[in-house]
Amino acid sequence: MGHPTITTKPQADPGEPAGQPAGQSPGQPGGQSPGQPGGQSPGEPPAPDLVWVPGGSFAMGSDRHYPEEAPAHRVTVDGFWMDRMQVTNADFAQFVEDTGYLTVAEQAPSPAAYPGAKPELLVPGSVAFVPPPHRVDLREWSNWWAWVPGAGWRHPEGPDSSLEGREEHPVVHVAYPDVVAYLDWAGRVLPTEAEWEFAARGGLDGAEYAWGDELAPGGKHLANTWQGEFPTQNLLEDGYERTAPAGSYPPNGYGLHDLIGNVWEWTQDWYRDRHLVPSGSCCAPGNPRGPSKNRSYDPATPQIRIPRKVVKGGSFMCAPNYCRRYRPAARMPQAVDTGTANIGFRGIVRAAGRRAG
Ligand SMILES: [Ca+2]
Repeated sequence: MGHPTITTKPQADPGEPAGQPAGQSPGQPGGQSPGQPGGQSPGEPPAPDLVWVPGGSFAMGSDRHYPEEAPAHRVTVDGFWMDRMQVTNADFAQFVEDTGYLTVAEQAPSPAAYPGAKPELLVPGSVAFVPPPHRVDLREWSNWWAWVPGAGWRHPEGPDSSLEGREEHPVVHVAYPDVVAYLDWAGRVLPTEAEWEFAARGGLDGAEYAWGDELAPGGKHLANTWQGEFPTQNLLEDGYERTAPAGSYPPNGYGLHDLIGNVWEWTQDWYRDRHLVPSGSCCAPGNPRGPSKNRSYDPATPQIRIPRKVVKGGSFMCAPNYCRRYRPAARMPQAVDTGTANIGFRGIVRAAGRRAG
């Protein structure tokens, strides 16, 4: 339960050089090729809020943006059912009501698990977004992330905040074990990174965005991201300062909402800082599962042995000047013991007899 670790090195929105070139390069496919094989759903959805994602072969990753997205490579995934929306506060409240579940953020971390942690950090709490009043060094995440005692899914900005009016917003401040517990209860599992990215592309193989090759075609925003100069200026051109209600933007080609923006989404894969591509293979790997857990630790903090999962999709905090991760290929590591104000999730149900990896 790693609240203390994040006080020294928040895991969300990894640092990057400010003003990095946009990474456009010619010669990439335009990505208007819907219709992957196997598009027939295997029948009625297991639950009404699930959408069939047909599976197929696609270009996973990108060679045009951040190094951790490379190399772009062909991957095949089987079809599966996916939650049409991100799990909302109302959904999560139902789970907690049924089970009495207490999230990681709502429990005081054990001193034994965090030797050397300051006692004042060993209290329930989470990592909240606190916009600074002036321009800051974008390499230093602590300029906008703060450890807030009492913050958690019921109190996203701290004890004085509530979910009133945000029942249909995605739940946040959920760590990996919280997500797994919810999905067990709901009869779902997390997608692999490959399944998630296939779903996010909506059939537009090779496109930059979930909806095509322009971030805001015709000036219209198709996801909840950040316009203006992060983290001090939010122009709200997409209508939302922080999270938006699930389903506020049009669905992608598979009928899925908000895979891009709003909040990052947990996947089940362990993180590595590049894609693993099997050498000497004739065919696109099927249902890849990413690297082993042992490869997922943060090399920058060798004293901290908390494994990290891949999160996908970017969030309301992704801006052109800071974190251009509002794309299907984008990815980021997240320590399993830490939820933040901009990470949520959704589940999938695999067709009978199919397993990832
Ligand atoms: Ca926004």
